[in-house]
Amino acid sequence: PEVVMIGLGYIGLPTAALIAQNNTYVHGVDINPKIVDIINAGKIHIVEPELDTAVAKAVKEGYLEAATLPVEANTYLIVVPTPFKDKNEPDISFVEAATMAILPLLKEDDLYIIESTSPIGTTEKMSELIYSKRPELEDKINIAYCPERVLPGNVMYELVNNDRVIGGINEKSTEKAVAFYSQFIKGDLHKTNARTAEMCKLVENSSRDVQIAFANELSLICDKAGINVWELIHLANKHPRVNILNPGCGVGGHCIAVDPYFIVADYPMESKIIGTAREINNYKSFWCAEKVQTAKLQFELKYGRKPSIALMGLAFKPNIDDLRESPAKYIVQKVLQNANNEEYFIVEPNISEHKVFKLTDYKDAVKKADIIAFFVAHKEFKNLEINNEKVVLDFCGIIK
Ligand code: SAJ
Repeated sequence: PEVVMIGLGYIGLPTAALIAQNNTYVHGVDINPKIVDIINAGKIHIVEPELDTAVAKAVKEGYLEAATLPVEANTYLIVVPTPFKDKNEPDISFVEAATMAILPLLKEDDLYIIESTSPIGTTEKMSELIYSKRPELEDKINIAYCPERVLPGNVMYELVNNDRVIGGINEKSTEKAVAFYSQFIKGDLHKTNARTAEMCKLVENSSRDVQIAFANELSLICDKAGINVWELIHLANKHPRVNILNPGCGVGGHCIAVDPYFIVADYPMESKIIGTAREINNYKSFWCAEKVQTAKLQFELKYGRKPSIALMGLAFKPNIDDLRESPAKYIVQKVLQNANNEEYFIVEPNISEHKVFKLTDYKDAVKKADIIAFFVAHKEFKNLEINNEKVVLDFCGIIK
C-alpha cells in the first residue's frame, strides 16, 4: 500500500475511503478486530451518509484493506482518538501507541501525519519520540499535523471541499504534506507550522463553544427578565455586524464540548473566556433539568395530581443518531433521577431502541403528556399540533 491509516473511526474511515477512491492503495489499521472484519466485508460500523457505498467500492476494487497491524507504506496517517485522562487532561497515549506501532516501518522520505485533535506541541513531541528511537531518520522523514474539520452528517462532502490547515515541523514536511493532500482535496490547503495547525483546530471549536455560551447566557438572562430569547436574537442579528448563535440545552458531541479543555489544561491562567464558556454550556444542561423539575412541582400544586412528562430528544444535535456527550441525554438522566412516580415518555426519533431508556413514539408522547420538554430541534418535532392546556418547555427554539 501507499498509505497506512491508523484508526478507522468517524474520520479515519471516510478519509481512507476518499484516498482509495483516488486509486491509491490504503491499508487501514484498527485495534478492534470486529471493525477490521466489517470493513474487509465492504461494510461500515458507523452512520454517515454515502460512506457505505464509498467503502464497499474501495474494498471491492482492492484499494482499501483493513487489519489490526500496520505494514510498510510511504505515508502514515494517525487518526486515533485523543480523549481525557482524568477530567480535563488530554490523553495522547493513542497517538503515542500508533507512532510506536509504525516506528520500525519508517524509512527515509516517508511522510508521517497526525490528524487527531491534539494538545499544542504533540507533533513536535512525536518527532522527538521518533528520532530518539530511530536517530538515523533525523531530518530524513517528513512530519506534519493536519486537523480534520468535517461536520458529522456531511463528512463525505466536507472532506473533499473544506479548506485544510497543514503544518509541518519544517518547511519540507509542510510541502510534502500539501502535495499529499492536494491529490484528494479540492479546498485550499493553507501552510503553517505544526504548533499553529494544532492550535487552529482547538481554536475553531473553542470559538464556536464561546459563541454558543454567549447565546446560552442570554437565554438565562432572558428567562429571568421575561423576554423571549429567540425573538431577541432574531432582532439583534438584524444588525449588520451581529451574528448570535442559538441557545440550546447545552453543548455536546465529542469535539466542541471537549477540545476547549485542551487549551484550558495547558494554559489555565490565560484561557478565562474559553474555560468560562465550557462552564456556562455545562450549566445550561443542569438548568434545563431544574426547569423540568420546577414545572413538575408547579403542575402538581396546581392540579393536585402527578403530571406525565414527555422528554423530547436524546441526540447531541438535531437530526442525527449520535448520543455521545449529549446534553439532552444528560438532562433526561438527571430528570429521571428526580422521578417520583410520574409517568415519563422518552423520545428519540433517530434511534429505534436504547439499552437504558424505553422509547416512545414522538406523536404518542406529545398526545399523552401533560408537560412536554423539547431538548433537540429534530425535524419531526417541528409543526407538531400541541394542545393549549399542555405545559411546554422549549429549550431549543422549536415552537414558533
Ligand atoms: N449548538 C448549539 N447552538 C448552536 C449551534 C450548535 O447549542 O447555535 C450545539 C449543538 O446542539 C451540539 C453542539 O453545539 O450539541 C455542537 O454541534 P455543532 O454542529 O456545532 O458541531 P459538531 O460537534 O457536530 O462539529 C464540530 C464542527 N466544528 C465547527 O463548526 C467549528 C466541525 O466542523 C468539526 O470538524 C467537528 O466539531 C470536530 O470534529 O471537531
